[in-house]
Amino acid sequence: MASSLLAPAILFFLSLSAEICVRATEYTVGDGDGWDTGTNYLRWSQNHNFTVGDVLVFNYVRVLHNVYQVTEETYRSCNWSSGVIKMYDSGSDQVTLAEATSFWFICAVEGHCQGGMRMGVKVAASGGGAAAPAPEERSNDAGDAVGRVVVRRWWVVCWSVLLMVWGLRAT
Ligand SMILES: [Cu+2]
Repeated sequence: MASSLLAPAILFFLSLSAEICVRATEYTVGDGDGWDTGTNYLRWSQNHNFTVGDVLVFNYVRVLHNVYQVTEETYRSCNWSSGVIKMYDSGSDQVTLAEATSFWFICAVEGHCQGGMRMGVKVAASGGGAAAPAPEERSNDAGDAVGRVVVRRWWVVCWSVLLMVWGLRAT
């Protein structure tokens, strides 16, 4: 009976370790330019593929700038009187992209968002990679991506249980 449980157990732990082994990457926003006026962040974000667990680092001079994580609507309007999800102002802010969805950032210093200090990043569920969303592109597919991860995990769990039951019946 012990051997009949071996295959599903191995499958289960393989799937578990696969999730754990996915390495997070740290990205410095704007690379050497940091988070500042005069950098094209749309271009920067399009040059990278972001995956769940990756970390964005915003480097800037405190007081001169800040980082607001906002809704897509606020990103587009640059009106941060509403739609602010999180505020950062340490000058070296680390933001973990914890979900397969689109993240929107602006600098909430008068004129900076309109001047181009805003960025959207699209985060992929796994190593497949996804480009940054274009300014006019809608992000309807974000929910789908999250759904797919859940489905994949359930698929592995279901198969493990099925194999275990089958293994017990065989003895
Ligand atoms: Cu700024």
